[in-house]
Amino acid sequence: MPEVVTLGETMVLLNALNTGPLKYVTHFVRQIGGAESNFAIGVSRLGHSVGWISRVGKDEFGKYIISFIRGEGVDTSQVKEDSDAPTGVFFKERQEGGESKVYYYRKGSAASRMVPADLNPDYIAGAKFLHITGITPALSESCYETILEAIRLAKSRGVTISLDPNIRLKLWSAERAKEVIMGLVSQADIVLPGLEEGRLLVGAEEPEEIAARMLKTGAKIVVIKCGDKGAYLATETYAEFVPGYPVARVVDPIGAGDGFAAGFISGLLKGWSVTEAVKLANAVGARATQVIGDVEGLPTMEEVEIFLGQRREIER
Ligand code: KDG
Repeated sequence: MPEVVTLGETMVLLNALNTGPLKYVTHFVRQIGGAESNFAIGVSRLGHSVGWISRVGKDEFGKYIISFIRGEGVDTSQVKEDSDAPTGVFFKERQEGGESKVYYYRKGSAASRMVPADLNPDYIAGAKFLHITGITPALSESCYETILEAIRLAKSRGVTISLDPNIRLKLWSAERAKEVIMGLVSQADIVLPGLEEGRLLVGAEEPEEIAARMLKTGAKIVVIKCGDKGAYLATETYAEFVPGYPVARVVDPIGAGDGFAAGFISGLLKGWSVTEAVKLANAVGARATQVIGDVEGLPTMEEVEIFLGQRREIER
């Protein structure tokens, strides 16, 4: 059984090869994207066993997604092919300066039809960590129920739950996102929001206050991502700001947060302190922004060490 389990939708990503408004873009690279499988690929590259639970359409894109993710060493034994709905698709528009916008074609997708019965209780119980995001409950009522069931199974078997709020306002209103995700925050052990997400969720401005309010709901560790500046880490007894690794040029920032989560969980699995785990998370997040695509820039441990100057790379 994998040490880490996650569940959520993965889509085919058509990523613009040139910057500017999508209506003028004629060339795209076909890739994949999905916050949870991005996370799973990140965890796998850092050397851990990880499984991804989902549904894809019984179509060519579904086959592509499964073979890509399996090829990255992630266990896909719990992924169902649904013959009644297609695999979701999204497009990425890229702007000069590194900002991106996404356009989803995912309504009624196979993954949005996940149900609690898709979950194998023993598969979740065998893991050390269950990683969930705020995207899945936004997909449909049955996906929301599936997330609640995954939480229930994990809690009943002592599996640590990590949550990345991943608020997607293209999928639901801010009010509904806040209500549902704060419910998840209160059940999670580890919460990994971006600073803006934290502000929206708890209505406070500063990382210290956001973390304090999340800890009050029951979370044991809160790490607030502050982009390349670093991350604010807080537990019930300890808090500090862990500086990040600014990069000269961001090529594609989408997926960096998933890389951050993968780095953090990897650090904990290695038995490192929470501070060391956040340093690894910062490094993985920074590396993820350097390549076009959600997962293509996610590093191995060796690449992290080279990035941090702890190992020399022989180039030729
Ligand atoms: O975190 C990156 C994700 O946003 C991207 O892969 C697509 O899962 C996705 C989503 O729902 O936005």
